[in-house]
Amino acid sequence: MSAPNKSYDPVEVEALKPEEIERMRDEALAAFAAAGDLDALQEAKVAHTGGTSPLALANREIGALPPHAKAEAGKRVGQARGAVNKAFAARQTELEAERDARVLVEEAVDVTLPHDRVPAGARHPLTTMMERVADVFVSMGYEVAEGPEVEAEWFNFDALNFGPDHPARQMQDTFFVEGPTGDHGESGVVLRTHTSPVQARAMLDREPPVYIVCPGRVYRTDELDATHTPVFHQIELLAIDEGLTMADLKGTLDHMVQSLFGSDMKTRLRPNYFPFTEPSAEMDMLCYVCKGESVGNPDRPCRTCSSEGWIELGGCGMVNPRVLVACGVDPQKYSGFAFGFGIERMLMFRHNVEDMRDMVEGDVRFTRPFGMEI
Ligand code: FA5
Repeated sequence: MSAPNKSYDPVEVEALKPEEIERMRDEALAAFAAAGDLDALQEAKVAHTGGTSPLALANREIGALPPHAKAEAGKRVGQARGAVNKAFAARQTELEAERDARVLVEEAVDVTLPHDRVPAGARHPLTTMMERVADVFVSMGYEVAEGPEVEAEWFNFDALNFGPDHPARQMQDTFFVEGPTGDHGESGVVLRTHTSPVQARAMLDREPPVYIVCPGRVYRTDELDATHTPVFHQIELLAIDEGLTMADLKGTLDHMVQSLFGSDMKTRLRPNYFPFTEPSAEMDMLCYVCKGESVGNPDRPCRTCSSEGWIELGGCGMVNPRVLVACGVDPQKYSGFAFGFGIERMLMFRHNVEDMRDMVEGDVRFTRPFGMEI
């Protein structure tokens, strides 16, 4: 800034000469007009209106003028700065409008275009069914346990009190990987025929009390037809504790069907035989469609239960003390119950699937109606 000078003429101060002020203004206007986008405009603004811009510096010179000269110089600089600010605002409005128009074009979504996305997958209904059942027990405090699908014959049969001549051990029923058990007692290896060997593993691995639920894949030499498949799924439950009785088993079964099918559901037990439970029972649940009302009522036939009123679910019973002993559990102190059933069969009657082959063929037309559960 120049030094105070009492006889000073603003026209003679270079930066305040009218043509200089006009030049500064015109340069600013030209820079704004040349700015192609908002960033460039911002840069031009700093250069032409900022603290070190020519007009700001000229403005500072006014302070050094004698009082009589200040008004004229101030007016000249003020007008120029006013014009510059106005030009800036106008160009900014223009560039913002251009940007908005461009963004609208660039980010436009044509909702009428045909969608060509790869359809989202979902888990197989057997998997979700199995997890839904397991969840019922997890919420009661049961632990999910797993065992190998290629299993020692000892766990699959011997530990579960299947005698050496039990028909299930026959090559016609069981896929043998090695064996069967030889004359010298060496155990064969099988593809497990049920999830019950996990019972034996769980008892040997844990100290009682034991509460486990075991979902898993099992294998039998059955032909693939509408109601059988050689590879299917079971879910197994085992509870070992002091003082457990058949009433606990029945209550647990009722709770399961009520959780899965509705609060008015119940189960019934019919005598049966399994080597690893004593007593053993076949468990049925009330038909969740007709609730038993189709029985003896030809006007109201039920396809789901063939008008029998009950649907067979699987096997159950109190764990045979011989199994407890084989698995290191004291039968004098502890008792337990177990049950197991097939998931394919449950999916069949729960969703009216007429042919089990549909579950294994992998056609999405079968799985799609089950929805996108993940
Ligand atoms: C058992 O496998 C016993 N382990 C169940 C059990 C567990 C009893 C605990 C007592 C205590 P079963 O052989 O009945 O039992 O088979 C159980 C279920 O598996 C059957 O009810 C049926 O739903 C299903 N199942 C059997 N074979 C097939 C098959 N080939 N295809 C599809 N599901 C099958």
